Amino acid sequence: MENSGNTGRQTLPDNFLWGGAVAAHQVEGGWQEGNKGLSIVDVLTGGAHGVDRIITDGVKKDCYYPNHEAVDFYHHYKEDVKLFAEMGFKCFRTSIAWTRIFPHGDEEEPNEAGLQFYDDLFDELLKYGIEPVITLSHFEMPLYLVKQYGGWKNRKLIDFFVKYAVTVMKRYKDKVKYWMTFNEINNQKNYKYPLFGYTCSGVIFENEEKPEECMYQVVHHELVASALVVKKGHEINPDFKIGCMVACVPIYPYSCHPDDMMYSVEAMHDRYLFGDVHVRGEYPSYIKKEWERKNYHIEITPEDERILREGTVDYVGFSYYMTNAVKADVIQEGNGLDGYPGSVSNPFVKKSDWGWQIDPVGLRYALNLLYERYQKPLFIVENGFGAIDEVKPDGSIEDDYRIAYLKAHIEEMKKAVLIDGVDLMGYTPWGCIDCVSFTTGEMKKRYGFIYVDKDNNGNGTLARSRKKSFYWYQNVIKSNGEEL
Ligand code: BGP
Repeated sequence: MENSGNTGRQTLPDNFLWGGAVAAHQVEGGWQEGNKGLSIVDVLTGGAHGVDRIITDGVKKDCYYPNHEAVDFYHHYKEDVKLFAEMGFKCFRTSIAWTRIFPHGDEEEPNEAGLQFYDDLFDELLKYGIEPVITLSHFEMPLYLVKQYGGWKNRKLIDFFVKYAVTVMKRYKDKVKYWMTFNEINNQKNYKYPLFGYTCSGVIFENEEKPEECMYQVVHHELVASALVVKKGHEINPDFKIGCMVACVPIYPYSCHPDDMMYSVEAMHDRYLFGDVHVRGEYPSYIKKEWERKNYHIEITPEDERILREGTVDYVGFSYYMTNAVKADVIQEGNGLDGYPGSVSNPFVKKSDWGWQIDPVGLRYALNLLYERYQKPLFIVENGFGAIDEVKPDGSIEDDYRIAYLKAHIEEMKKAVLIDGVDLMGYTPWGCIDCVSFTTGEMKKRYGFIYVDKDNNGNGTLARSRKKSFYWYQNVIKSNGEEL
């Protein structure tokens, strides 16, 4: 079927939240400023193309820790927010670094300098009419909680996290309306990939006796914490919109063979699981069966069940970068970000330099999948194209490949809204300003509309400049997505 709906006479809603997204540790730097405590991401080394980042104990001397300075948003935020305003952003998604608020995580009183930093940042955004969209936990937590308490394996983390969340929700109740609890919570299903497991929960699952069972227990604690935060957040300000955040990587069947089709359904259970709990307030039947089969015993109290039921989310935030495909008769160990046993290359789509499959139609598909499943407003809080940018002698950056990627995805996003009737709140492309790549720790994997002069080894002036995509996106926002 030709996907060419008549979008000409219909437009996206006037209040559509166009913007951009980053996370505290990937942009801020200032790792020891304002009494900030050590975060688990502060002890991750920089990787290199194709090489994983190394999790250290934080005292290893002869290696580079890219998050320590990142792109120094901590000191440059006024300049950066001004550039976001120039592009016409309606919203800006970032996270709060837990370690700025509670440096160790278990203190009685919060750290005023950390609270003040985000007050200043939110004031700066609001000055330009830009709504902050805030993730409470984006792949980081205080290192102290990992060393002293064992990370999210320990039930006590629920109380520490809720205290942190309530502290910031009370403080910013008149400045921030849109919140999300845990970034890409479902990536913990990739627990065999230590980077995800560790940064999401402070646990290195391969060191556990029963890694998978442990992962379910860990995420259960996070889900309970999230539900409590949703409930308490609504008490603090009934106008808050509090969402979850899942990585949406639709998994296609490689062929229409019934076995491939069924296998893709099973693979998607893995992707849906934690979002299902956030939205429906209970564990789905397929996971209960899996736990029975595997003889897993996850500690879930009747009180936990009540909390999950009472703390369902207002909306579903999700990231979309790629799709994946599986073939039932090629059950092999997948690896890396999009790996799943039985993963195969999709011959119909191209890949980025980092092997991420580029599939704009997959975004329309994802929007339909999530909307049909949940019937909740959706928010695309990450999407984008990591690429190596070349700076011309005159300082210009002609990132037509990035424009082409985003244009194709926005076109499909519009079809989902205007043809399929999906309720979509907004769109915030990832890394609107160049930042440290999460998976590789590199600077050269860039997503931004704004270029930052800094290389993989940490050298550079940190000067900001506008790429060609900056002007393109400015016009997209100005025309509310009509001119792409
Ligand atoms: C998502 C994370 C982000 C971000 C993005 C791009 O999974 O939520 O933090 O980094 O992926 O990934 P990368 O930076 O590795 O290209």
